[in-house]
Amino acid sequence: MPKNIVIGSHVWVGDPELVWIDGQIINVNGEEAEIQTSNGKTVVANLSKLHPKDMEIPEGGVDDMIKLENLHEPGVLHNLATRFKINEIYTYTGNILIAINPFQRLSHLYDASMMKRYKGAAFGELSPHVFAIADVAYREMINEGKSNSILVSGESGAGKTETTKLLMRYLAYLGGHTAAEGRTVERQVLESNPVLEAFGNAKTVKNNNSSRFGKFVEIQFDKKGRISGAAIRTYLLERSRVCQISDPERNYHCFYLLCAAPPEVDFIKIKSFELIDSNSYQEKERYKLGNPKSLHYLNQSNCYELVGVSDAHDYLTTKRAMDIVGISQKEQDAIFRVVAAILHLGNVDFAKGEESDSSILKDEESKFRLQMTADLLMCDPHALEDTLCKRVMITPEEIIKRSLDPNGAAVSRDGLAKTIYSRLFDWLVEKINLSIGQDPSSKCLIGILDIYGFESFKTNSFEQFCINFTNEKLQQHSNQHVFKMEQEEYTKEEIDWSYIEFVDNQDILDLIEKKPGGIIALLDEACMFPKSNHETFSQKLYQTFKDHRRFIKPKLTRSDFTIVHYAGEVRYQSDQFLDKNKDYVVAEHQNLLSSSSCPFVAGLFPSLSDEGAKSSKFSSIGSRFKLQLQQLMDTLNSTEPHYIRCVKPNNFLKPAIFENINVLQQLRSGGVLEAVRIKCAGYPIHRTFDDFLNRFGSLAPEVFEGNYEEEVACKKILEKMGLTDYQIGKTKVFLRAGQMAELDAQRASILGISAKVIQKHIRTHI
Ligand code: AOV
Ligand code: MG
Repeated sequence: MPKNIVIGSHVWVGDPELVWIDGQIINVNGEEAEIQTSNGKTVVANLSKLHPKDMEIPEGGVDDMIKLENLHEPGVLHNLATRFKINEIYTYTGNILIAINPFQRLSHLYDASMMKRYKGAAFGELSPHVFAIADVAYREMINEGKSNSILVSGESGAGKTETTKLLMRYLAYLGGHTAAEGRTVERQVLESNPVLEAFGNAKTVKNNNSSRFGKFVEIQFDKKGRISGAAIRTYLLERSRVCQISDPERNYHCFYLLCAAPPEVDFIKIKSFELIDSNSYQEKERYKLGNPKSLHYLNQSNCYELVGVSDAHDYLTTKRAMDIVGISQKEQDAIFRVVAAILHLGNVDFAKGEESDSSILKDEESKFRLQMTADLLMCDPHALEDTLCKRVMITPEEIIKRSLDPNGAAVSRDGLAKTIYSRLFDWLVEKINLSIGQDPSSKCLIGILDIYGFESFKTNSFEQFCINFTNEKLQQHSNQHVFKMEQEEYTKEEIDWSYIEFVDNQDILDLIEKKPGGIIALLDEACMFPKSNHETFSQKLYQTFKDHRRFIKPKLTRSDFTIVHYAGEVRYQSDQFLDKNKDYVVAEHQNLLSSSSCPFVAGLFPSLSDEGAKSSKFSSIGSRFKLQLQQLMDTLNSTEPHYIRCVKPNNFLKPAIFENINVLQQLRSGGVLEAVRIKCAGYPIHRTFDDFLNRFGSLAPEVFEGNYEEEVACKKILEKMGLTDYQIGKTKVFLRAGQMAELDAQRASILGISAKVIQKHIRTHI
């Protein structure tokens, strides 16, 4: 039983609805306590399940969790809720910033005067803020000549991308070229956001502007601390969305932007089309897309418009941003032409052909759409039809052209659409990078990571597997860092730290990425072995990992598997793992498009060397992603990291609603509580000797008469109170979690008995 919990104590007790509720102990019976809760109920709970409640928290909460006397789950949660109520959305946990999405514009928080205030201000002096984190990163970079990074994490819709943009804006403010005009590097860096969002973001059930790719932006600085270059790296764009969406989600924004493009802009566009190639493209009207509701790639969902967003307006904003990042008018036209082609392609439908298992274009509409697709991509319509309906098979003996049935042809069509779209996205990223330019002489950079958070849905496929793998990697990185920081403080204070236990998630990482033998390696093997399918792959997993404590074979399944992630169990459906792991462009698709008479389209599909074209050698998305992640970790490891954890207060995407269960789940899975736990595993409470004596001198007033050194005085108080497991550093007292509360309880009881003595003492010490 915690010593400090007695009748009259204020405590937190578990509650089915609120998770934790506060109350006061009215009775203790052995191990059981009776508690009067603040919502008027009386509950009974085991003493070990209770947490002491901080009674000295200021009304608006504390701006750093470390200032809480009791660093536990309900305390952390309550502090965040208290602050959120008064629109204090930022709170520190040591040097981690927790940012709660306000779901409303808090303009005053981000205006020019705010940026000015945070510039150069000592960390912790002003209220917690993203600007403060960016400022620290910038100053550390300048002062120590070391690269820094800011890792923004959180679940979908928690505010990572918005936070990233604020960080970028603030860094542009600090490192901007005030005198320069027009296309400055920092403007280009900022304007890369709307471009990437138009092509890589979409409305999902979780977020109306959900990033469907991961992003690491590296901002380079010159010796004077001015932005001199930048590089954007992106990770794993969700390709399936191009062809498949479900209500009430949307496809990528750019499709709707194009459908809403104002006519006058079209006019300019069509004129410049003629500039590109007037022979092969005679079309003088719009793209003839028709109503978005008639387009297969859009009408799988009933959602076409977003509340409060004008696609027509965003179309213009995107074009303007493209201008700034250096995408020429011609290129812009080609880009939107390709976007239109994909939409047309989606409406090409197939029916059974005369021969068995063959297919033909279904109707006039399909013929028209195919023609439009070919026109826009500037390729031969017959060749296009052929590529969709037939597949060339290369066997050791011969080359056979095989017809595809209507279903196979539709799969081929969707494959083509996905390939074109992902190539287009990669082109944009590369173009932006080229245009902004890298500064090879830059020694220092600030990297900002905006990556997808941990995901667990009803069905989880390969995408979730990769996303959660990413989060395991980042979790390990952040745990190690928090742990290291604690150790450094202990070393500085010269206290022994060898007993901090720290649970690593290396075992999960091994399960996933170990080579040979990890899940990715086994998946690659399955992909290369022609007779494998998802069931044989899963059987192999069950066999290999039957004793792994992070792997579970769920009952009654032949192909699902569960991984016990640090943030919870996730059950994966393996049926599409093999397909989704295979990265190949069908040779016919490749040939068709590389011979397009539009240089832009042909450029998206550079001809492969003969060797590459012949061998349809499989390339693994999982393994490539793993490599990319490793490179990212290497980059991050060479920087000084800073962490921002974004939290989504509710699933309604509405302001002023704070759902305890929801938030707590995110704090757990986002590693915030793990950071707290690591702190608690050591000595989470650090107090300077002076602070400590001011607060607890009253427990042993006699030490003040002895004229002891501060250090000795602290020790005497601790000894008198019967505490043993504490540490005395060079300037601070280090206490275990709960010891502070214990001392406080003692202090409170003394205060009650002899307020006078304390009064006297306080007066002498303030
Ligand atoms: P995400 O990046 O974390 O999700 P976003 O940054 O897109 O989430 O935020 C979602 C929405 O929350 C935004 O579109 C804003 O409406 C609102 N929002 C977020 N932060 C703020 C803020 N500081 N002030 C005002 N509104 C905000 V995802 O990309 O889905 O994981 O893949
Ligand atoms: Mg995002």
